[in-house]
Amino acid sequence: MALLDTSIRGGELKIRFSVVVCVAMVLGSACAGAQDAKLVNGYRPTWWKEAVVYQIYPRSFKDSNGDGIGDLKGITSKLDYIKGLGVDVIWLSPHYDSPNADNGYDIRDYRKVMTEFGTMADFDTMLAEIKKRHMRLIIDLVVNHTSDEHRWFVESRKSKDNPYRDFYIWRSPKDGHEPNNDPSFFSGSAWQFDKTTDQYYLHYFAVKQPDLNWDNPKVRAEVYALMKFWLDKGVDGFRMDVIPLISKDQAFPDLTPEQLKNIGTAYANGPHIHEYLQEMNREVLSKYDVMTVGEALGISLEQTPLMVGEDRKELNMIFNFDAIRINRDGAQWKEWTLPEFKALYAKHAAELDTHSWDTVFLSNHDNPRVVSNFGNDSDAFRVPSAKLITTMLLTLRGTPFFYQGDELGMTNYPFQKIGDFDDIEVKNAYKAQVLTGKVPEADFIANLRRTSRDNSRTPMQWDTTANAGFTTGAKPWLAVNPNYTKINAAEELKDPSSPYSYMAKMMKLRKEAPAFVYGDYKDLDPGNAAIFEYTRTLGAEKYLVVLNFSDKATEFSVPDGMKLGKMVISNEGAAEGMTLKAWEARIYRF
Ligand code: TEU
Ligand code: CA
Repeated sequence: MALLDTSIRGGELKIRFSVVVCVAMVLGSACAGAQDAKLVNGYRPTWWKEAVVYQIYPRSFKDSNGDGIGDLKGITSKLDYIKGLGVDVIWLSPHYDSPNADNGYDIRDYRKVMTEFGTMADFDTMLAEIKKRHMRLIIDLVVNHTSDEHRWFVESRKSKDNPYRDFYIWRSPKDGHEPNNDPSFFSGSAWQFDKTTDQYYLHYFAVKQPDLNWDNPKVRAEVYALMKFWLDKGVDGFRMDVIPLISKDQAFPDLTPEQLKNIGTAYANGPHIHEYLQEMNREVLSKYDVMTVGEALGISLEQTPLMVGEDRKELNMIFNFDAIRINRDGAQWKEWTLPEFKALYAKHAAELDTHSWDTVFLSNHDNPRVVSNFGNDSDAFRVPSAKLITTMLLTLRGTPFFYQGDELGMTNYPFQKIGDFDDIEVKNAYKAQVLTGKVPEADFIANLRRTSRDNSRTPMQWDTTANAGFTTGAKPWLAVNPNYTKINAAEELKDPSSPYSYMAKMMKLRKEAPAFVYGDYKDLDPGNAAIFEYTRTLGAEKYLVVLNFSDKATEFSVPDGMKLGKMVISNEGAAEGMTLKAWEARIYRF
């Protein structure tokens, strides 16, 4: 049922959407409105539940001045392209002043725009242009750590009695060594010795990313103030970097061998995590109409409601990495199966009730390209598998997040040698593993070809001109994927059967079908190793989604008594019968 006039925008859209859902549900005689007119199938309707999010990694999106680095003016020039997909919210990876040890995730000044990206005026223009197109903007809040060049740290390291000393976590050597065995996510110890004061400081990430001491109320006050600075400018919320890591067990016991296998889990859930998030909500978030999504490294599904449950007043939703990292054992790529993958979504549906909202995503700037990682990026199957993944992400439970280039079906980069990489994680791991002789170079590179973060960080492929139209300069900061002559936005915008055009169609379909947002979810064939088949139902509005995750034509069946109605979309255009082509995706009414 096409219930929505998609020309209605913003706040008006919100109201119309909810009212219409309730009407649909009344027709289906299942309106929850009996108790609370505002609830839809038990959910409180909110713009961020209905939104589709598109992540921009500014460095790689669009260069406007030929220096080889993407920038804010570049983003502003491409807003119509993003709006054309049907995106509601843009998540911008860090745009703040930074020496770029970790591409902006090391912030030197939270109130200044990175020089390479432009000026505050460029930011204000970009934000105004986003709003003009009835989209929203969330920005990256990176407050577990700062850059070592942040003025707080510059002060902090000067002396033990500096007023900023306790902004960070300093410890004396233990028996002439690091205070404990905590490793950094980027290889080596998480403790760095600083000879000015003969103490170590903690850095869970790079040496140039010292961890803030959240137990210091002055740190928390500074963070809340900088959040307000951006919210008062009109940004619509935050993606919160490694947020579960902010509270630490300040006794710093050694990690056990078991904990060392998964340091994310070991570092998350410190003693005051919920206290601090509730305080942040009370002091800042509750005063604005915003959306928050925590990068919830180390938070299990069972713990999720503690962080996103409505009554908890902490965050709106978190990223759980169970699906995106299903093919990983630490840094190592591993095989995965469809039944394992499907079981995760079933578990999410079981664990998160109507008071805990979820996210759905299979890509970001820390992971390989989605079509290479979860589809099949060969010439034969790249296009249908990219579209199949789009179909799935827009119809599973939760707010969908796409990463720039997913809409084009951009693929992993053909890395050959260590010099092809930029990522500090890779460079540090190379020193720790290859240069020490622990891992053969060829194995190291082969694994990175499948897993490296740089796969997703290569520049956006805009057209067939030099450097894919990303930059007019001679050299982009990271090499463009040579397949840009085939895979690029200009070609795809012209082609009604391209992954971009399909994503736009799917987003429109989702907007017209509240069942994909608020409907119940049921996996009809959890054991099937090739087909993912599920329903989303909201009163009388019932959809069946069938996805063939294989390179072979495969038959599907429906449960006894289910009468298939109209097919609403197929990634193969005209589709017939009960046999799905390789990587075919269909949605039916029933
Ligand atoms: O990432 C944290 C995180 O999830 C890490 O596990 C990261 O993916 C790591 O590289 C795993 O291989 C966030 C940011 O998304 C990432 O870009 C930053 O490098 C990191 O925090 C530090 O700010
Ligand atoms: Ca530039």
